[in-house]
Amino acid sequence: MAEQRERTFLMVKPDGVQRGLVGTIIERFEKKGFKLVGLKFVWPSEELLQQHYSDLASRPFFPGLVKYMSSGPVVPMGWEGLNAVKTGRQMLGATNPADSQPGTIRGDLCIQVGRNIIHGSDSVESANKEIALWFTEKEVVGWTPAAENWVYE
Ligand code: IDP
Ligand code: MG
Repeated sequence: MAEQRERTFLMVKPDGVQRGLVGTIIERFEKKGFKLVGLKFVWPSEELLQQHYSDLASRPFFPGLVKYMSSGPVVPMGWEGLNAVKTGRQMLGATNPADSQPGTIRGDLCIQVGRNIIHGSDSVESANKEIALWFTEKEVVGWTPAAENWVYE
């Protein structure tokens, strides 16, 4: 089913890595039933982050955002599943953790917008662009989880 193959791009930000939240964050998406299709651990360059956040280049917080995001290693990931983009954003919570509901990742695990521990694509189009920016084709893995028929009817 094509709609079960929708992909989103998620990334544990440097504060999430430094605070030891990588496992906790991955666990939420695994438990939900989404399928991991790409994962790496990298210290990103400012150039890559400027590209990743090019839509925000004119915003006053942009230089600080690039500095924060390039201050240490991050964990870029591809996740696949039905409504992966929209549900992924719901699982992240609002951009500003002060507005994120309890039960969401940002609502439970962080406090300030400038240290909000995780990125998630805002549309299928940006997801595809972001996956292509952070991963080579070979690094995105197609596979069938043993539990797939217990996650989808
Ligand atoms: P999103 O991450 O929820 O999609 P965007 O508006 O795309 O939110 O902003 C990208 C990132 O830029 C946010 O996750 C946050 O880290 C940072 N950011 C957004 N607004 C502010 C701000 O007002 N001050 C500082 N950082 C911000
Ligand atoms: Mg965004």
